[in-house]
Amino acid sequence: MATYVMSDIHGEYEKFMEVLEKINLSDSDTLYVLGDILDRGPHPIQVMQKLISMENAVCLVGNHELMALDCLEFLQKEITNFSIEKLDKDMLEKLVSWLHNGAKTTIDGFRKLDKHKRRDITESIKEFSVYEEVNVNGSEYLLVHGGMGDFYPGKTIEDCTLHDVVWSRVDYFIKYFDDKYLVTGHTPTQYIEDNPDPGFIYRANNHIAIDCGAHLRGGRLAALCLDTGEEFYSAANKK
Ligand SMILES: [Mn+2]
Repeated sequence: MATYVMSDIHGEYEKFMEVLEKINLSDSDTLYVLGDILDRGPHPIQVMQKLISMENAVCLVGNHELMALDCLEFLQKEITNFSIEKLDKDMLEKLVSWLHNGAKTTIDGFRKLDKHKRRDITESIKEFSVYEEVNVNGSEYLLVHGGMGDFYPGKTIEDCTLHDVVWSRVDYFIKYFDDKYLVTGHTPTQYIEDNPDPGFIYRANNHIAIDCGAHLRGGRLAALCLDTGEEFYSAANKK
């Protein structure tokens, strides 16, 4: 009945399988994946399909899934019914921005799938949670991909927009809550200022940052067991 959290897998299928093996996830355990499954790494579609097939995995939406959803649905339509007029400035900007954010491996993998498997992916992303609240051994955890926007004391998750939760970053120097932990991905711990242990799980001020930069050189994929506090890591990225 253990609860694990993981984030920002970014197409690193081998690292994902390596960590899954290390945590030895059983059917009665739950794995929360805090978004950014897609893009950057070599096998984003495989990671997505594996997660969709796991009944005990709960996925939250990351900014990369939002970008992908917009664009994949558009690209799907274009394959059968191309019309240059439909490629308006807004859509073009979305595509360009997604490509700048490492979309190539996602698009390549997606193109190899038949219509039903493509649909499986886009429909599954729409089912992803925006946030989750879990209680483990009497401790409360709020799980989001990015942050809570421009946080102010008293701001609740219900006050946040989708953009706040998925795109914004946390100020790890400020304690947001006295009575719960905020667990976030999105910001690699390598980028947290004055972090004594970059590339490993970061805990301070009731924040837990779990994106250990699986796609960055020297980074790794992490999992945290909320029941025991035990940390699990893939081998470091040599790329
Ligand atoms: Mn992100």
